[in-house]
Amino acid sequence: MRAALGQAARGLGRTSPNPSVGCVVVREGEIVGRGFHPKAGEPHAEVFALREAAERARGATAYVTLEPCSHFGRTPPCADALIAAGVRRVVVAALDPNPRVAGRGVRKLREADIEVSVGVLQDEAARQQAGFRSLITRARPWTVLKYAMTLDGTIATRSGDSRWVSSEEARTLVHRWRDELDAVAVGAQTVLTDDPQLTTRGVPGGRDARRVVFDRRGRVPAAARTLGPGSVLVTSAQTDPRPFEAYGTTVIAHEDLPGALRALGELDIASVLLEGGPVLAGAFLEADLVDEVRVFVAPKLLGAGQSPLGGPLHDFMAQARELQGVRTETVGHDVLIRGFLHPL
Ligand code: AOF
Ligand code: ZN
Repeated sequence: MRAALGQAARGLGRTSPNPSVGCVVVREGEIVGRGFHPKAGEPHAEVFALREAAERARGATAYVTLEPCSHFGRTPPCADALIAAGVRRVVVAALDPNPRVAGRGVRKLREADIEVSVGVLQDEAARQQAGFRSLITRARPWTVLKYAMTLDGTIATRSGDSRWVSSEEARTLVHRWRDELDAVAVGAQTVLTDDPQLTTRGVPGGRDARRVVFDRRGRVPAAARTLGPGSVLVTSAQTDPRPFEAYGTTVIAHEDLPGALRALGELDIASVLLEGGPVLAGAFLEADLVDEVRVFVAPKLLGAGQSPLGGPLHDFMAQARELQGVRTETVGHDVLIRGFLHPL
C-alpha cells in the first residue's frame, strides 16, 4: 500500500476534481504493475496498473489507495476491470465517499468472489485525498494554513521585513506544497506590500498552483504579478471586475468566506494553501474554515514584530484551538509542526 500511495503522490495537484489515486498489482511478493490517475478524464489508477501487469494480474493482489469505482463516469468501472483481469484479492486504503460509488465498488468485487480488505493505511490515504473528499462531502476545498515564524512568534519585523524567517530547505518544501495543492491564496495586504508571484520554483516537473487573492474592496492593482490567466480575485459585488478580467483574471463576487470557498470549489479547486497574511489567517480561523495547519518555527529571536494571526481571537487559554494528529519534524534548522483542526 505504501507503494500505491507513492504512485498516487505522482498525481497530486493534477487530478481535481478527481482524487489522486495509486494502484500496484502484486504477484508472489513482487510488484508486476503500477499506476496512478494522472488527470480527470483520463483512465483511473487501476487501468494503468492492470495494463502493465497484463496476464500476470490473474490470481494476483491489487493494492488501491481508494475503493475501485463501480460507476460509468468519464471512464468505465474499475471494479469490472479488476474482475475481468482475474485479480484474486483487492486491498483498499479508503472507501470512496462519492455517492455514485460509496461501498458499491467493494460490494461488486465481493459478489465476484474477490477477497477485499478495507482500511490499510487509511489515514495516510485520506490525507492524500483530503481535497477530493472535502469537495465531495462539503462542497468546498480543503484549506491548509501555512506560515513561518521566529522562536518568539513573529512572522516579520514591525516594518514588514520578512526575508527570510525560515531556512532555504523549508522554503523549498513550501514550493513542493504549491505544486501539490490546487491553489495558493493571499490577502490584499500581502499583494500590496510584497507583490508576490506565488509560482512554483525549484521543483523538478513542478507546475504553478492557481493563485487566489482575497480582496473584498478590490484594492489590489489589476496588474499585480500574481494575477492574470488562471488566477482568481475573490471580492465583493461592489468591485468592477472589468479591469481584472482584462488581464485574464477570474473574478468571484461573494458575501462571506463560506460562499467564496464554495465558488472556488465550483472552479474545481479542491485544496487551498493559505499563504498570508495575518488578516486572512485570522478571518479564516474566526470563520472556522481552516482544516489543516503547517507552521515552521525558525531558531531566531526578533523581539517586536508581527503576529501570524490578526485580530484578538480568544481571551482565555481554554478557548485556544488545539491541533489533532500532530506531527513534528525538522526541516533544515527549522521545526515543522503540522496538524488538523477538522477531521478528514
Ligand atoms: C478509481 N480509481 O484512480 C480514481 C477514482 O469521471 P471519472 O470516470 O474519472 O470518475 C471520477 C470518480 O471516480 C471520482 O469522483 C471518484 O469517485 C472516482 N475516482 N476511482 O477507482 C481512480 N481516480
Ligand atoms: Zn475507477
